[in-house]
Amino acid sequence: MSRVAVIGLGDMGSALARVLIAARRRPLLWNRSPERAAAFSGLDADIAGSAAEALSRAALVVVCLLDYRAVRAVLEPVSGYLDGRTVINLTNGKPEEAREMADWVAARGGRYVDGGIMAVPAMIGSQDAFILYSGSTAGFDRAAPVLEAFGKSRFLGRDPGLASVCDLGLLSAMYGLFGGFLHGVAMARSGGIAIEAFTEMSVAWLAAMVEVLPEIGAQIESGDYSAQSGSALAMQLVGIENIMAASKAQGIDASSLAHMHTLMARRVAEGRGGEDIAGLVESFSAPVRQAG
Ligand code: FVH
Repeated sequence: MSRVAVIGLGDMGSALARVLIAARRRPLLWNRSPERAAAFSGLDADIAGSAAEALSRAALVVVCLLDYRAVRAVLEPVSGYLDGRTVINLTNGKPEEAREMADWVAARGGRYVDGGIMAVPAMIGSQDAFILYSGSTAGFDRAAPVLEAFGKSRFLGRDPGLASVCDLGLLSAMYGLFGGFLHGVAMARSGGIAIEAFTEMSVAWLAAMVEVLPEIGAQIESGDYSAQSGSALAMQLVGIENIMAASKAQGIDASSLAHMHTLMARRVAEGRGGEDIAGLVESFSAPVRQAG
C-alpha cells in the first residue's frame, strides 16, 4: 500500500512516470489509451489494467490528465477506492475546480493535494523544475518524499485553489512573454532582420528586463509607484504608440498591445505619467485575497 500510481501517461504523465522509475519507486501506471502504458513494458513499472486497479493497489495516486473533465471521467466511476488514498492532481485547472475536487475527494475519505507543474516534460526530474502544491497538509507531508523526484516542491497552503492561482498567474506571465516575442519577430521579419539575430537580441534584452521584476514587485508591495526606474509611464506611452503605429504600417496585428496601451493612456490621463509602470497593476484590479 505504499505504492504510487500515475494516472495519465500523456507527455507530462509519462515524464513523471519515468522519473519515478529512475528513483526506483516502481510506479503502477494507467492510461485511458493502453498503447501509452504499453510503452513502459519492460521497464521497472507495473501496468494497471484499469483505473480501479491503479487506485486499489496504490496509497498515493498522481493524476496528470488533460483537464478536470478528464479527471472527473476517470475518478468518478472508481470513487469507492478513494478512502485512505492521497490524490496529487497535477492537471491544469481553475482554482474553483481544485477546491471542488478537494471537497469531493475528502467526502470519500481521501486526502487531496492540487499541483501546478512549472516545467515542460524534459525538465521533470531536474532542479530547474518546480511544482506548486496546495491542499491537504497531511497528504502533502506523506507524498513529499515521492514528489521530490519531480523537481523542487513548493507547498503554498491549505486552500486547494492556491496552486492553481499561482500556476495560472505564472502562465499568464509566460504568455505575455511569448506573445510579445512573436509580435517582435513579426516586426523584425517584415523589416528584413534575420530571425536568429533578433532572437539572440531578444534573449539578452528580456533577460535584462527579468532582472527588474523584483523592483516592480517591491513597488507593488509598498504601493509606492513614484518613478525610480528612470522610465516614466508618460515616456513609455509614447513608445508603445510608436510600436502600434509601426506595426500597423507593416501590416502587423498589434492588438495584443492594445489593452496595455489603454491602461497606460488612462493612467497618464489620471496624472500618473511620472510614475513607474508598476502602478498599472491597480488597473488589473481585483480584491486582495489572503493566502491560506
Ligand atoms: N506538457 C506540458 O508542457 C505542460 C507543462 C505544465 C503542465 N501541463 C499540464 O499537464 C497536464 C497533462 O499534460 P500532457 O502534456 O501530458 O497532455 P497530453 O500529452 O495531451 O496528455 C493528455 C492525457 O489526458 C488523457 N485524457 C484526456 N482526456 C481524457 C478523458 N476524457 N479520460 C481519460 N483520460 C483522458 C490522455 O489520455 P489518452 O488520450 O492517451 O487516452 C492523456 O493521458 C495538462 O493539464 C497540462 O496543462 C503540461
